[in-house]
Amino acid sequence: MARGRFITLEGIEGAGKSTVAAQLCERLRSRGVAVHATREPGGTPLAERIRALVLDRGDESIAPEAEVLLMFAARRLHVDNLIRPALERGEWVLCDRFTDATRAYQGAGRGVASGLIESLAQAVHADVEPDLTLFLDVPVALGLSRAAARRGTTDRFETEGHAFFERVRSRYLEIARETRVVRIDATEPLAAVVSAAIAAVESRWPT
Ligand code: Z5A
Repeated sequence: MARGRFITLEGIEGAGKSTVAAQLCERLRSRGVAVHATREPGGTPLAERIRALVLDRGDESIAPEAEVLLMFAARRLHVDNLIRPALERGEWVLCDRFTDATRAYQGAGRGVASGLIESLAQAVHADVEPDLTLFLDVPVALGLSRAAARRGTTDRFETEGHAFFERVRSRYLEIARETRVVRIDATEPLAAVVSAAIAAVESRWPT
């Protein structure tokens, strides 16, 4: 049986990842593709518990390296218990964020050494890398204003300022030079962004 496809969505907050993921998932299912829509940190019951720990704005500080370790602990659970088994069954996985988010947020945002991040990526998911990454790109001010308009509670990342998100976006723009990544202009109306995401997938894997 052919291995399924692993597609990730990346971008700063408010870029539209969750909204686009839901519509792309619907489209793939309508083509008869068995697809799991999932997210990071999280995606399995235990990994969702790590998500709650790492996003919670408690009083205790979390050092950047501890944050990286929590992200990769959640990722290992997610890869072992959901992503790899699904891909091996020939199913597709559509994941809202993956290791590029660690490179951008903990690497560029928090200043964690890229050597540590790449070593952990190798140890945690050497055999599971995205086949395609859709990078939804918006200027920081637009992303933050969309997120603020929709926001309920504020998590540990949403308290960061513009300079943090500028570093994160710059790193994403560097990552977008890799051939597996398609940059999508997410300042466009939602319908156009969804169409671009669908076109990126269907041009690679036509039905
Ligand atoms: N994180 C990390 O630091 N390191 C890691 O390794 C990983 C994650 C895996 C997860 O929080 C946090 O974890 C994240 C990075 C960190 N924090 N930040 N920032 P999350 O999952 O809760 O947050 P998020 O990933 O940033 O999601 P988000 O804020 O919900 O953004 P989004 O999914 O990209 O946006 P959306 O919810 O689809 O859209 C936001 C609003 O804009 C909504 O009202 C939409 O209707 C609207 N929207 C979307 N697209 C459009 C367009 N094109 N036009 C107009 N309006 C639009």
